[in-house]
Amino acid sequence: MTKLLVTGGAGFIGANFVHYTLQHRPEYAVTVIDKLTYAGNKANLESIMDKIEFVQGDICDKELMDKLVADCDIVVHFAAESHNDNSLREPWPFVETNIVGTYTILEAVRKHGKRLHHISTDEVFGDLELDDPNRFTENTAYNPSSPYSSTKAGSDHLVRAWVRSFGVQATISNCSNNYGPYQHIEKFIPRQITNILSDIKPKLYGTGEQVRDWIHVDDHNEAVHLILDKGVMGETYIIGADNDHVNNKMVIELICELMGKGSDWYEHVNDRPGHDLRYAMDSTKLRQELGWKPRFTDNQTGMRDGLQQTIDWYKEHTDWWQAQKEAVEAAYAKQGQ
Ligand code: NAD
Ligand code: TDX
Repeated sequence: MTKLLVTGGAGFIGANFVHYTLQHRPEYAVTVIDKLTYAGNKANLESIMDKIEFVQGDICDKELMDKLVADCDIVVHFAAESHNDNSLREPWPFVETNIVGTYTILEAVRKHGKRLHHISTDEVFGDLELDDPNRFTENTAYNPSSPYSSTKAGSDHLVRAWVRSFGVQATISNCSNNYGPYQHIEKFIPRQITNILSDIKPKLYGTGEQVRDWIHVDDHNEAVHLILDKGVMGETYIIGADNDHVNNKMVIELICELMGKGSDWYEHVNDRPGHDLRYAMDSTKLRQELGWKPRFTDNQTGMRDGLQQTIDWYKEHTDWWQAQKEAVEAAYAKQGQ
């Protein structure tokens, strides 16, 4: 059995990855290391806790990471501080976890000669103008805007430097905005779904013309598995599902429609400082070289089916999110959002 060490496996994408792995890839034994910050939730793994090993700990803890990495074959590194709005309120945890944490993992995989797959984001490239038809590729120059994206960019650079200088066996993927079950309600899509379920109007930052290239979390995780299977060491792969024609306003209107509200039952709130305009991903390399294609697609917005599934999940799991709702909304309200 191949032993996978999954960092951040109690968070949104990491937990979905662990569930996906247990369902589809029985050849892997999974250990999760997660600090259980406000974003990590053991309940995300509750139904499979007896099938994995779970360690609560910090990826910046050198001794702990040394021990866990020594005992695995491959590290899949999801752990991060992940929310832009929080990084504008308090940047330090982003520098610590995203940069020092990735450094700590790199030193451990270097020492023990283990393989690493590093999970990153489209935000490292900065943004495109709204009318720019181009998409980000693996060769686009880095130009991050926020404390979050700049620390993710820093972590990608560290991985590349450890590959080149020390021969570390690593791959990187940069994915666009994910949605799906278990996503923290501070994020755009679950915030609006749980707003409607709480009889609060959805909140659209600024004009809502900004474009995010949305992808269902299972499509992301399937791509990560393909990279683990067939990815070439030292290479970077862009992951995106071609939804770069869908802006935030369209997403909010679709959520309202799918949840039985008028499509204008939402309000505009203060914009995010430094708000990136448009992300668009060119995943040709992943599709052509590794044979990936997203499953959650449809003709209209590319996300109707995935959004319906996600809405149903939040409806069925009110216990999972309801206790946090008031505090999340109070923090946004302070910023007029
Ligand atoms: P998340 O915030 O939902 O989960 C992050 C997890 O990491 C949490 O469980 C948290 O407890 C854990 N964690 C944080 N600091 C830690 C530390 N110091 N030590 C150990 N564990 C720690 O984030 P997510 O949305 O699931 O994102 C996962 C990864 O995917 C991140 O690296 C993020 O940059 C990347 N990514 C996210 C998206 C997206 O749309 N959400 C898109 C592209 C890439
Ligand atoms: O209430 C809201 N209203 C709104 O209009 C919120 C929370 C967000 N927005 C806008 C801001 C963005 O344009 O929606 C868009 C998506 O916002 P977020 O969910 O905060 O995501 P984003 O900032 O785009 O970053 C996400 O995708 C890339 C993840 O949080 C990152 O971890 C990932 O790297």
